[in-house]
Amino acid sequence: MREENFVVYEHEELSEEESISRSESFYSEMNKRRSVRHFSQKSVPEEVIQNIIKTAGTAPSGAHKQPYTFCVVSNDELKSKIRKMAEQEEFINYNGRMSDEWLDDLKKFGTDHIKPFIEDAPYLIIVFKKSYNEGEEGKTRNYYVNESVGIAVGFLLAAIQNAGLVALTHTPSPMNFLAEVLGRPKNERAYLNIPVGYPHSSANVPKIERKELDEIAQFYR
Ligand code: IYR
Repeated sequence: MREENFVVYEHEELSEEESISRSESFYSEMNKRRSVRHFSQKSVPEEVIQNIIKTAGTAPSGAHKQPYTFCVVSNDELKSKIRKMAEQEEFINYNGRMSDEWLDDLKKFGTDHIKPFIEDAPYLIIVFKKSYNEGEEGKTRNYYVNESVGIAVGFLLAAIQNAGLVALTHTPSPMNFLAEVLGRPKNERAYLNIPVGYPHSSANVPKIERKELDEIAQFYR
């Protein structure tokens, strides 16, 4: 590879103490994140949404293809349409499409097919994955698409928390209707619907515990 394709990596090294302290405080902030299902209708500056999507775009992706489109829906008519269609699919999910084990696993979250958050949240960030690209020279490939989009959404959720907002990762399966409603091209598939905004003043969240470090990590020292 020719040298002109590379630049020097700029790195500011932290002291070990600083590194420990910053990792602790980032963890402490992220540990406050909860999936919130009750949104206030309070508006959020679009600039904040633009910045969190720019943050998502900094995530690593297969061959640096950035195989995603983040569709930002704030239009009330579109939101109502999406809510109606999501509730139709969810009604079928909760009344036969999901197994008894699945319904049982969801009991503690108190979810059902009614989804007011789709209309209440000021923004829906609807994430589409690009299975391939359709350009002037025809189709080109993307790689590790699910991994790439998943990592970008992780960055997005962290940026939402950092901006003092809340979100829900909503998967109204099947999600094909989202591509139809938003007129997406045929190389794009809906990946997640993420309502973003402020929590409702009486929002509550389920009492759940997170796994301890030794339950999610193994150290091979
Ligand atoms: N998509 C449905 C069901 C649902 C599934 C899982 I896995 C959850 O963690 C929560 C809900 C819904 O949104 O209600």
